[in-house]
Amino acid sequence: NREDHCGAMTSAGPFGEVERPRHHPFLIGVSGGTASGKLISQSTVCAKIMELLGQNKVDHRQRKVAIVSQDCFYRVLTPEQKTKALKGQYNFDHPDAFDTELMCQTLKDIVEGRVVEVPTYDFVTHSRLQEKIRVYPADVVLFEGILVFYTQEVRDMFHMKLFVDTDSDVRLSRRVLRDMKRGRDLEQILTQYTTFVKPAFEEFCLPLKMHECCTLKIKVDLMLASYPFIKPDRLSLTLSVTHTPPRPRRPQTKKYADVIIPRGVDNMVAINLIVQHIQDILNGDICKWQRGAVDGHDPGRS
Ligand code: UZR
Ligand code: MG
Repeated sequence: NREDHCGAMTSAGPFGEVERPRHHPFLIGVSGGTASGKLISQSTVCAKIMELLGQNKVDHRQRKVAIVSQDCFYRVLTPEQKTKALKGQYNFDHPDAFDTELMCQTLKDIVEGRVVEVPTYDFVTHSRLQEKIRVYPADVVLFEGILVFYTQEVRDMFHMKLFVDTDSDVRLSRRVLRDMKRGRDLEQILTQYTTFVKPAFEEFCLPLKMHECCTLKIKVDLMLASYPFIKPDRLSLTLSVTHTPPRPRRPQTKKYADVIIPRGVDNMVAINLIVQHIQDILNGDICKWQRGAVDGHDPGRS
C-alpha cells in the first residue's frame, strides 16, 4: 500500500531546542531484521505508534506523523542485476543495494521541513516505479528499514533510534508468507534467506559476540609424536600463540539503537512508553533535551 509511506503537513508544536529547531520534525529511525514488524502493513511497530498518536484515520494533510520506508530507496538495477534478482541471486540486504545519496538528501530535506518526493518500488519486478509519493512536513517522521542505522550521516539525523527485535524464526516464517504473495517459490525464498538475508543481518545489524572480536589460538606441538625416534628424555614441547586480529569493523547497527523493542508489536509496554515520549514532545512538555538523550550513546559521534 503506497499510501503507507505517506505523510502530511500540520503546524508544528512548540518543540524548541537547538538540535531540532521549531517546525522541524522529530525524526525517528526504526530498524530491525527482515519481517520484524517495522512498517505499517499488518500490525507493526510504526503502525501502532501512529495509531496510538491518534493519527491513523486522519486525512494525510492533517497528519502530524509521517512514515517513510528505506525500501523506497532501493537502487535501480541494471538488466543483468535484474536477471539475477529474479532468480533470487541478488543481494538486497547489503548496504550497497540502497541509493544512499538519494536517501541522505531526502532525509536532509525532511529534517529541514521541506516537502519531498520519495520514489516508489515494486518488489515483484524489483524496480523503481515512475510514480512518486509526496511527503509533507510532519511533526514526527518515522524512517524504517533494515539498514537505516548503517550510514553515519543518516544515523546522525535521527533524534531517536528504535530497533524492533523479533525472533528470527518468527521473522523467517513471516517472510516466507510475504514472499510467496510476491510470487516467489519456496525454494528460492529459503535459498535467498540463507545466502543473503541472514548473513547480511548478522554482518550489518547484530553486534559482534566477544569471541568473534578476536581469537587467541594456542597450539601445542608434541615433538615426540612427530619424531618417534626421539628418546623420551629428549622430549620437547613447543608452544605457539597466534592472535587473530579483529575482523574489519563494520557498523553492527543494532548497537546504535536507543531503545530495543523485544517481541516487536506484541510489546505494548515498550510501545506505550515510546508513544508517551513522542506525545510529550508534540505537546511541548519535553523542551529541554538532555544532550545524553540525543547524542548519548552513539559511538559514531565521538
Ligand atoms: P523488509 N527485497 C526483495 O525481496 N526484493 C526487492 O526487490 C528488494 C528488496 C527484500 C530484501 C530485504 N531482500 O530482505 C527486504 N531480499 O526486502 C527488506 N531478498 O524489507 O525490511 O520489509 O523485510
Ligand atoms: Mg518492510
